[in-house]
This record gives sequence, C-alpha cells and structure tokens, in this order.
Amino acid sequence: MTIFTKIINREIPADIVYEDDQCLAFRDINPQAPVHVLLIPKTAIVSLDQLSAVDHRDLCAHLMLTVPKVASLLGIGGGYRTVINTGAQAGQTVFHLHIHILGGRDLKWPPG
Ligand code: DGP
Repeated sequence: MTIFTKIINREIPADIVYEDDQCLAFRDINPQAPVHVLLIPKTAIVSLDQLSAVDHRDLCAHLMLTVPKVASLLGIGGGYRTVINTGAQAGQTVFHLHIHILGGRDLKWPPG
C-alpha cells in the first residue's frame, strides 16, 4: 500500500480539492507551482505501464476528463501543465498512478 491509498482512506490528512467515485485530487505536499495538485484513481494502479485496455479504459477517460474540471475549480483553466512520471528513472517516487496538474505561473519548456 502506498501513502496515496492512506490519503484515499483518510488515514493520513491531505488538502483534498476534488473527489468522486473513481478519483481524488489533493494538493502536492511539495508544490512546484502556485497550484500543484495530484489527481489519482481510487484503484491502486502502479503506473501507466500497468494500465489494461480491458480493465481501465473507462477509468482513463474519466481521469482525462477530470483534469480540466479540477484545473477550472482551482482557477487555472486554460493554462496548466499535466505530468505523469512513469518509473524511477522518470522521477516517479510514489507508485500509485498520479497526474500532476501544475499552474499559476509561466511554465518553461522543456522540463528537466
Ligand atoms: P512523483 O515524483 O511523480 O512520484 O510524485 C509524487 C508526488 O507526491 C511528489 O510531488 C510529492 C507528493 N507526495 C508524496 N507524499 C505525499 C503526501 O504524503 N502528501 C501529499 N499531499 N503529497 C505527497
């Protein structure tokens, strides 16, 4: 079990900004922008590499459609970045699939 399952289960606190039956969004503990939230499925999927076209198609669509909803709720609709780190080499540190949503400042490209 990762720390994100504990957040879903309310075993540890988090600043939750959005929740529905399939996913949860909360503020990152180490924000890299004025707005930095993590959108996670409630099902514990390790990373993009563990997604199955059979089991997760609807969930993937739901997550993608929820991103602009959360961004809009947080006042950054129309100007934000989404990041999904997959695997340790890409900087993934929590092995529960999560979409970073960052905004509230000008964002540079390319990322490091
Ligand atoms: P990643 O490096 O892509 O695996 O991102 C993991 C993010 O999770 C990282 O930006 C910090 C955040 N994080 C780790 N532990 C906690 C926690 O306990 N609470 C919250 N709110 N965020 C956490």
